[in-house]
Formats: sequence, structure tokens, C-alpha cells
Amino acid sequence: MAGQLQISKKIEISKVSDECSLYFAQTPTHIPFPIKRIFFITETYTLLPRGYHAHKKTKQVLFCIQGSIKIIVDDGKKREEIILDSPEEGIFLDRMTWIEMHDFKEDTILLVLASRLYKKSDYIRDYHLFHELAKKENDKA
Ligand code: T46
Repeated sequence: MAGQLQISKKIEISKVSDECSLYFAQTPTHIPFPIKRIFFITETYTLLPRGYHAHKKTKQVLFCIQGSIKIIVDDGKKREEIILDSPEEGIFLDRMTWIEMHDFKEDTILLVLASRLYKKSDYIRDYHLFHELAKKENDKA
């Protein structure tokens, strides 16, 4: 992952030893919230670009534990492009961060740790609505 991140935050973990490819992350050392849910995306050769949403309340940490993926994030003011291609580097996405996922390499596995249980109503899937809500929050701050 190159460059300075402004919207997302890099999370670094390391392999426990060279004899076994075991990596771990724990809260609060690496994950800045208590984990309520995990999900993972596999068989990415079948996938088109994904995401195109933001979460009203959920915070997430993403690890690409195999393969690679291009992530675009947007906080309503600026956009950032990140290549996740190592199990040792994840990203933290705060609530109200728009995410798009592109260019999945074949057989990529994306692991996501989330701060809240799944709730359909937590998703904002309309970019214009997201932009409006993010602007309101930014103006208040
Ligand atoms: C995200 C990115 C990185 C569930 O039923 N439970 C769950 O915990 C999740 C995450 C999804 N779903 C259902 C909702 C949809 O019917 O699975 C279906 C596919 O979800 P979606 O189209 O939102 O998938 P992605 O890959 O666009 O986004 C997912 C997560 O939904 C999202 O939170 O940030 O991965």
C-alpha cells in the first residue's frame, strides 16, 4: 500500500513466524472497535465491481488475505484509492465512508471485521444522498 492515507487508516499486522503463515489482529491493538460481525468475500472471479455504498453507523476493517483488490473510498470531500494486496496490511473505514471495490484478482479473499450487526437500513446506496448527508455532518463539525 503506497502513500499517505487520509480517509482510511492503515492497519498493520505481521506474520507470527516464518514457519507458519499465521497472522492475527486483536482489539484494541489493531482493531479500533469491539468486533460484532465478520464476513468474507471469496470466488472473486465471478465478481464485478462491488460496494457503492456507505454505512450510517458501522465501522469496518478490511484485510485482503489472498490476492488483490483496488478500493476507492470517499468521505464526501475527497476520494482515495488503495490497493490491498498483502495480508499484513488492512484498512480501517469509519462510518460514513463511501466504498467501491474494483479489479479483484482471481481467487482474492477479502475479510471484513465490522463494529455492528448486519442491518439493511444501515446502508446508504445512493451517492448523491451520501454526499448530502456527509456535507451536513462536515458543516456541523
Ligand atoms: C461492505 C463491503 C466491503 C448479509 O445478509 N449480511 C451481511 O453481513 C452482509 C455484509 C451482507 N449481506 C447481504 C446483503 C446483500 O443481499 O449480502 C448481499 C450482498 O451484499 P452487498 O451487495 O452489500 O455486498 P458488497 O460486496 O457490495 O459489500 C459488502 C458489505 O455488504 C459491505 O458492508 O462494506 O462488502
